[in-house]
Amino acid sequence: MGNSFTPKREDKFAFGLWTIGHLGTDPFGTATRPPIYPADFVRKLGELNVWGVSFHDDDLLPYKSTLAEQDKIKKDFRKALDDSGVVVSMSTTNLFTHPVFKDGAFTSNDPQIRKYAIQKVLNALDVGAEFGAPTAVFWGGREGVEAAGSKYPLDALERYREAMNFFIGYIKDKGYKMRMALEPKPNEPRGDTFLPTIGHAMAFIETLDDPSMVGINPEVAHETMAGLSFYQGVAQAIWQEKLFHIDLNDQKIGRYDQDLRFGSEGIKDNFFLVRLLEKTGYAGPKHFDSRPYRNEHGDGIWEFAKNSMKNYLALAEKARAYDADPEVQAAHKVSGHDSLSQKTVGGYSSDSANKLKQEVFDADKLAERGYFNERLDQLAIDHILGLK
Ligand code: GLT
Ligand code: MN
Ligand code: MN
Repeated sequence: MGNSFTPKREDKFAFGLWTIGHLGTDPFGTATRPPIYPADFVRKLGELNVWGVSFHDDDLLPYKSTLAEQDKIKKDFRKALDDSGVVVSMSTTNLFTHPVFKDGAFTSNDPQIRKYAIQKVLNALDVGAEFGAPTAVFWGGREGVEAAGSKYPLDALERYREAMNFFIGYIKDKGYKMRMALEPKPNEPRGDTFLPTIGHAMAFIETLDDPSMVGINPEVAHETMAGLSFYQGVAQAIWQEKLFHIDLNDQKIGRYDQDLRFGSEGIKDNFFLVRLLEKTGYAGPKHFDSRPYRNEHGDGIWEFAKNSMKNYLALAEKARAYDADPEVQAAHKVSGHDSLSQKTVGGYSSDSANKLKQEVFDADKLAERGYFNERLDQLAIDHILGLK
């Protein structure tokens, strides 16, 4: 059993430079760990058989670094990628750290700042393309309000759309093989964030110039903060072919964004999530957007990385065992689970509508059946607890 929990490249696990490399800063305290040089980070990922690395423009090329410094970082990074076989799985733009973005980036009330934000993204897209990143993520961390009256929300959404359409144009114009993914979050650091959930983001995408170029990058912690089921949200994203990328981590409900190690909190939700990703053959990166505990140090941060992957692989094995279990299959049958895949009335015709209206349903009788959910759910728990 244990062996299968060792990651392989084809598992497509990925980590961002800002994740394992997080310095341990929080709103109340400064760094507890030293920074890791990007090239060293990549080499270490390679040793752990991690497939991909992601970065913000500023993680790779620090703000105000000179061109000569940037060239050296990029050269070392490139060499580490080539030597280790690690690929760049995603790139993104930091539109939240610098105080210039305190009122938002694409939705700042200041048009000069909106322009600066768009320019920063164009440059970040260039860096992403240079390293072959197939996806550009957009987490609108500062796109939102504390004072509801400070932005007319319809204008804000219009400016958000204007920016995204501009990037669609730019990527096409440059011929970059890149898609974009919006990452929703309900709040933090803003009081209320625009495009707060998977549902809001997916609806917004349909209004863009080329919706096929834009999908979502949902994060476990963010939907959980909103009190929503991540599993159900991701399922709808897959159903709408919008799951371009995923941020795996963990979160206690009702808290600040904790970015905990995947599989360390919501075991049952994560079990069904992994089962869903495996069953549907999700082929994108399995990207861990989480960070070691603030009091972790030294090798502990790499242990955190290994355990994130181990938890995914262990849950995948549990999910396979669950689906292969004859008791689960029998429980599926009696619960009606399998008949949900059958059509109900098919496509509309006046004939079928007339026929349907003539059918006689005895609702009282239909209400008598059971769905055996207790049995089915306990079977999932039995598998998770290792009782089966
Ligand atoms: C930031 C945020 C994450 C986003 C990253 C991408 S940055 O750490 O909390 O959820 O995925 O911008
Ligand atoms: Mn988060
Ligand atoms: Mn994230």
